[in-house]
Amino acid sequence: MRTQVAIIGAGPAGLLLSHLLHLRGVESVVLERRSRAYVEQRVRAGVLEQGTVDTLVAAGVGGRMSREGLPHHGIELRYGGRGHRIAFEKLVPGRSITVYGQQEVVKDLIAARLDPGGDVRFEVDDVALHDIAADRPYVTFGGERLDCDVIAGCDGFHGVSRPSIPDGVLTEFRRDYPFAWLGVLARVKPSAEELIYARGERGFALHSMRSPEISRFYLQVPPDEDVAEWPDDRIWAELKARLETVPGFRLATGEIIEKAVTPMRSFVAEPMQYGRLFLAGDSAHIVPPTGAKGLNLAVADVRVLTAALAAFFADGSPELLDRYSAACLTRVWRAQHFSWWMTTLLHTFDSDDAYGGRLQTSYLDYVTSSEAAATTLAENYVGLPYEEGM
Ligand code: RFL
Ligand code: PHB
Repeated sequence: MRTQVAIIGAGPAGLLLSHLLHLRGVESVVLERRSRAYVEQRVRAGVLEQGTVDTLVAAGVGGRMSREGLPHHGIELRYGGRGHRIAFEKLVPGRSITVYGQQEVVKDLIAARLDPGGDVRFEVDDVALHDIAADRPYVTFGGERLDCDVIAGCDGFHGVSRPSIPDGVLTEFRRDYPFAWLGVLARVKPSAEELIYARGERGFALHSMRSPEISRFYLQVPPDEDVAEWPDDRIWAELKARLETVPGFRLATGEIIEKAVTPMRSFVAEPMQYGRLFLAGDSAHIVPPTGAKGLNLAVADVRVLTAALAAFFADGSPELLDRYSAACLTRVWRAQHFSWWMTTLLHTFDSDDAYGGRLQTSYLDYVTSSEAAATTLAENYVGLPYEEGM
């Protein structure tokens, strides 16, 4: 078997890359360890930046998102007994976010890829990468061999691509946080029209949504928390305690349909390439979800990689491919900083650290009273513009 680009992983990065390459006339095969049903149901991100939405629409896969996605023009920061709106329409005119589940993006991309006879293989075992430093790398899986010109490692933080790079090549940067998020999906009408990021002494809580009937919540919990510690009644009681902190706000409750604990960490591997292997999305970098940047960064990487691969396969020019990592890392580090900053601002770290608590309050007061500070938050949240030509 032979293709131009072997793509490891059918998450948003791998699927979008395959689709964008197809639109540029470049062939690929996507190899995914899990089943189609599993990847289509995996509940994850929900906030799409303006640039992500524009990318999906331009690629012809934004139809359902345009109909069902929820455009949002602001978020609320709730603390100290008050809610403060960060108004995108005023601070970053013309730019907004769309709330649309990551698994819906994945479903739309799989449908688009399989429609014109694209090659996406699910439940593929034992993927291994070979000769990645040479011009003719190949991938083996389940007793088969796929020859290719380039491998795209889109297999997430726990995939095989990044560990295939020889020791000593990558520099890894990481930060772990002393808490995790308990994510909850519930069949209940959202209690607010926009997302609420709430800071308080009991810890952080986020009220998000998926549709007019489905709400999404997150609670700061201890690291390595067992989800069994959180029966439904306890979840609702804690969400109420952390969110019903402003006059008149009542949280509607309903059936909980999913709950899971996610660790919080920041990680970057540099460079994002080695020989003929290019890492994109979570395989190269992860952020804590507070800034809602992970999926959006994966899309930004894939845009850069598509342009570089299209040039390479058009006339053999390696210049853009050689610059791939450098071209991505500026945006990656901006998102790293923003996610770390949002996380630091809103979570409870050490209840004994009264000084740290005062600093958080001071910065929240600044962000909610100064237009300059609020604009910093807003322009990062809706997503900074892509680099020219990418
Ligand atoms: P993914 O989605 O992890 O996809 C990688 C795919 O590779 C497969 N795979 C393998 N396949 C073959 N062989 C192997 N050996 C393999 N190992 C792994 C996996 O099964 C999988 O299908 O990475 P990708 O494509 O880079 O996409 C990244 C995003 O998924 C991630 O950044 C976001 O979900 C992060 N994130 C958020 N991002 C946002 O932009 N906005 C948000 O609001 C947001 N909220 C979140 C989030 C992530 C969360 N969790 C659970 C980590 C909220 C949560 C709770
Ligand atoms: C979500 O809806 O899943 C979501 C929203 C905002 C975040 C993280 C996750 O910052």
